[in-house]
Amino acid sequence: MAFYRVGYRLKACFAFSLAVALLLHPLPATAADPCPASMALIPSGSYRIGAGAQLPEEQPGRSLRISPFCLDRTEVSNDRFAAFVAATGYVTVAERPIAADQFPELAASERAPGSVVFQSVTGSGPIEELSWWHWVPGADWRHPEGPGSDLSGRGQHPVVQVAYEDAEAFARWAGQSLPSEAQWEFAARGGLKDQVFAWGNTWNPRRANTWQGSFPSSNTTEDGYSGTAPVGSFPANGYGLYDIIGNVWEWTQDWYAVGHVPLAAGNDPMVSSAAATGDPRDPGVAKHVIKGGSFLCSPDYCSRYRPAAREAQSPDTGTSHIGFRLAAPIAAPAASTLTTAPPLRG
Ligand SMILES: [Ca+2]
Repeated sequence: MAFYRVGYRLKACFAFSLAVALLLHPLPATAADPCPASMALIPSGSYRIGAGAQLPEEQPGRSLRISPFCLDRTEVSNDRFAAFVAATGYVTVAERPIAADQFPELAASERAPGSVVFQSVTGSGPIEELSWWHWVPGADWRHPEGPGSDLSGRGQHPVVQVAYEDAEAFARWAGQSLPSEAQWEFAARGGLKDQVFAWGNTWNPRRANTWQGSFPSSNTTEDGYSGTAPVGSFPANGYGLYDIIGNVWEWTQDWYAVGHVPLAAGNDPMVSSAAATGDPRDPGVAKHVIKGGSFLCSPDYCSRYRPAAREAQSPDTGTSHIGFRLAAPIAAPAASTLTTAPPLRG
């Protein structure tokens, strides 16, 4: 199938109106709050990355200390990404033809721009692993499900079909960055200690946009959404972050390895070199860590709607369920508003 023909490319009540206004026109930071209004202040603290781990790639844990930083309250929306494209003329990876020198085995007709789209599986019988993903020519951020789809009514949905370099380009334009995995997971925990979910230890499908029913054939949409939801539709976690779990996976800067072995313990670590990383399911392809799970995560298949959960994604491949949010340093921390972490032990 076409998806596999291009396989190596694939490898490769917060007032909503207020939220929209703040995201499009962020207010400047103040002395009392060093983060822009569209971002939450994540205080410094210590934690164990991987706490509550349920899958091998989430282990072993590491004791880390995170410096205070700012993190977008919501995932980057289509409207916000559109403002970036309008200002810069940026063309995303999915909108570019596939390079002939990179994929010489492909015929010219197979190098048309496109991206990877989820399609539910119908019918009876065994379901082949990953058969719900399809390479769709013409799929891109403006056409998340391919030609015939558009962003009508989805301006405040998270942007999807963005590859890692697209997210990085947006971040450079914004003067910010993608979070590290360690920052992201600390923020997702919302101040809770060693809990399985971002809100505690009990699963609750109404706390995040996920999949209810039998994946990938039957979605009962108990949470109200079969696909992406407008950012901010579900309750925030303890740090005021919306959709940090579910809705769409989020890119982080870290390179992926199974488990946290390449991650140093200590202060603000990040796996910033692709060396000694990789995904054994896809040898030879360096991938970035994505976090948070998506509207496709179900209890009977993915279950990666947890802060500790993580997946690997080829940098050149966006899909219909991956987006991002940005982080920013605190240039002049207001000491009275920040907590001080105790020294790490061991
Ligand atoms: Ca849902």
